[in-house]
Amino acid sequence: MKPRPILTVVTALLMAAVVRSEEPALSDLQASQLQMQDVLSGIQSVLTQMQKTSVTGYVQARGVYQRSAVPSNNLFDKLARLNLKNTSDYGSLMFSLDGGQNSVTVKDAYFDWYVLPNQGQRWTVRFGQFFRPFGYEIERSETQRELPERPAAWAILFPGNRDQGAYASLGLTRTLIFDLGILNGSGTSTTALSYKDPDDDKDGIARLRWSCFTPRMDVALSGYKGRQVVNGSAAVAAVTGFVDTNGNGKKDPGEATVILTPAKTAVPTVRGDRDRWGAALNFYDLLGGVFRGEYILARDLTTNLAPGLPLATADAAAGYALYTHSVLPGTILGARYDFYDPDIHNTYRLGGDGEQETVGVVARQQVGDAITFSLSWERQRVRSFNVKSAVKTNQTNRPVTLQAQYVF
Ligand SMILES: [Ca+2]
Ligand SMILES: [Ca+2]
Ligand SMILES: [Ca+2]
Repeated sequence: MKPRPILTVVTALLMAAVVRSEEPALSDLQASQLQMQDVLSGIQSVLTQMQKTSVTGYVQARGVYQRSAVPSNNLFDKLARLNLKNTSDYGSLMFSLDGGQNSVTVKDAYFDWYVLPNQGQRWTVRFGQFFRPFGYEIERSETQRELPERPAAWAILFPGNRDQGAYASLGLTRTLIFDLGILNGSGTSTTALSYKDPDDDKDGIARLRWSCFTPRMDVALSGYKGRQVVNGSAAVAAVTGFVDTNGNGKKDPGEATVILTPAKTAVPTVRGDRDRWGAALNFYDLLGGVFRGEYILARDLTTNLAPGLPLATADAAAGYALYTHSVLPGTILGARYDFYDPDIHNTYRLGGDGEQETVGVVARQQVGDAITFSLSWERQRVRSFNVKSAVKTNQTNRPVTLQAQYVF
């Protein structure tokens, strides 16, 4: 019975030796595993940061031919955009710069606060400079738009498209979103008016959006109530001199008076309404194509051709209808009509002055994910009225635009 304990002891010793000899090997493996884990968690944290921050952008290069313009043709970069977005659990930040037409300007500069924890963007409050939450056309990306520009009235009723302030976006149900905000009212920050409201009035904006899935469509009702001021200027007396006939440097009797700078009459400060009421509809399957339309009634300051102040508040209207149809994979054909009437009753803009309407057609071709070419033809008509001669004049422009776009 003796050999067994000996065998047991020998076995135990051998095992101990083997374990000892394997000890350094195991700890090496563990160390390298730990090292690998460190490296992986480092990569993971960098990736998480990268996922939270994204850089996007696009360039729109254009060639425009318009016979009535001087010069009649032009090649230029319309937009050169760089967007930076960062997302966290409690919100997200958006910052974008545009360097198109050779002047870098700040476009988006806002952040969203996700008010309800763990419910993402259901209830958010946006602060900073952002697209006005009105209808759909303003917020629709330049890269998605078929015709080169938004309808002409949008630049007049929503200068710069963006404004500064804050608004809450409340998801009432999964398909019903209510936006409510307060804005400076004067539009995007400019070098002349750098993140500054020219007056004490703040404008209110509200929008109700509803998405329907059968049939697939989006409907929006929007309201905007505001005030605006256009500062006048004081009267300036004429600056006069005299013809110094005898050259003695003094005005003597008989020497004629000459006007060097004529007098300027005082221009009164004008205050007026800045109200807009809008209805918008996107219908995603109309005869196999997409319909987008918007109608706006407004009260806005307009140039007064009638006797009275140089500017006056008038009832205005604007709208557009766009239809696009996919004809081949990646190819879209579209047509748009839009109009703007700054004074629908012709109270201040006599004889239909300032009315404009545009008809446009476009063909758009997508090449891969990044590149899009589009060719459009438009007929823009603007009416002016001469009060003295009582003559109406229609100015018609027919620009042809070829656009090449890269989005990343
Ligand atoms: Ca204001
Ligand atoms: Ca003299
Ligand atoms: Ca009119």
